[in-house]
Amino acid sequence: MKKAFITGITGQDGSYLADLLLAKGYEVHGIMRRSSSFNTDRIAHIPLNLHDPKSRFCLHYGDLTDSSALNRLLKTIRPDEVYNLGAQSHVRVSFDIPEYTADVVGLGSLRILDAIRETGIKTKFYQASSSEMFGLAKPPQSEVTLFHPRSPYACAKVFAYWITKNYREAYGMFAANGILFNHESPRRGENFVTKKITHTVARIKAGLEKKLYLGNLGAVRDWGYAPEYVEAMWLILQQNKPDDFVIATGEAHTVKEFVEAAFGIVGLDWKKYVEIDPRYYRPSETPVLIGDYKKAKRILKWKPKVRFKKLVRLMLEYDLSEYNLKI
Ligand code: NAP
Ligand code: G4F
Repeated sequence: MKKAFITGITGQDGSYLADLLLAKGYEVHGIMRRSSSFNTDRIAHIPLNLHDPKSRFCLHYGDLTDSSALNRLLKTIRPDEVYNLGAQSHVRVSFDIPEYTADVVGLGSLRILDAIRETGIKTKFYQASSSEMFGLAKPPQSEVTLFHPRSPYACAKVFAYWITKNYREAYGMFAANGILFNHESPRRGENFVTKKITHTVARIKAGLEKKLYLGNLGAVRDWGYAPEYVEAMWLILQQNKPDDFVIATGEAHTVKEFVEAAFGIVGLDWKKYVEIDPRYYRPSETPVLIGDYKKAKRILKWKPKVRFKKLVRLMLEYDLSEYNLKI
């Protein structure tokens, strides 16, 4: 039985990846942060080995800022695959807490890589790199596009990307980057723009909210569906040699188009509800992200299935169901 170790298991992607790997027969270990309130909602449906001896799912306290815990866990678990998904992943927030973001996102990746090197375990390492690293680079962006990061988060991800390549080149480790474009789902965090929109539209429809406050409606994003993107992460680690891959849909829409689509589905005129709040602007923005995923298609045989319209619909359907409403 293969063993996987996931940082960020309580997040959107970590939870879908845990579902996928358990379905494939893996023993799955994840680290969670100590928190004064529960942060395990997204994985609450998976029985823990503590309560069900047949369960292959184990949670451990850990943090990407704590090297000794990472070393100890890797030494005792000895996973076949390590997925480093943990991050302070909010771009706007990274301008408020840049040092912490760099510590967790940048140094956190180095800590895991070095724990693998120190313990000498033979494992494959996946780094959750981000299209945000492209920043101002002209679209479509691919594996050969030069990075021009536009936020402390993106700068930290660029360090993590390069230290992953460096450990591959310096120590011959199987260390690979997935450069994933934005991917969303009902499990998306509520302060990312797609979920904020679908969640608030559902609350407006339920009569619980009057307005939706947003920032830059002109930003262009290439939005895909998270469960399909975690499948790509797994495929990247099943290759014979480590490599870096862009994962995207190649389809681009503005934030405004997402707003129009979501309000349109429930028959409301978005202009009556949306207000611009400059607090949501970023000191420097990534204006256009459109991915070229040809390499992933050719080598991983991966391609996206859920497209923009279906994505908006499935997220909205889920949020409406929280209020016993239907489309
Ligand atoms: P997410 O929902 O924000 O989840 C982030 C995870 O990291 C959570 O489990 C969080 O724990 C954990 N975390 C935060 N700080 C940590 C720390 N100091 N030590 C250990 N864990 C920590 O993010 P996501 O959307 O699943 O994204 C997964 C990864 O892919 C992230 O690295 C993100 O930067 C990257 N990425 C995401 C996208 C996207 O569109 N979703 C695109 C490209 C790259 P808590 O639950 O306790 O907060
Ligand atoms: O949903 P967002 O916050 O995602 P962003 O900044 O693109 O970052 C996400 O995708 C990255 C991959 O490219 C990941 F690496 C990262 O971890 C995260 O998952 O914002 C999308 C766009 C931005 O241009 C933002 O300025 O929407 C714009 N926007 C407009 N109003 C807003 C809002 N974003 C947020 N979060 N909240 C708003 O009210």
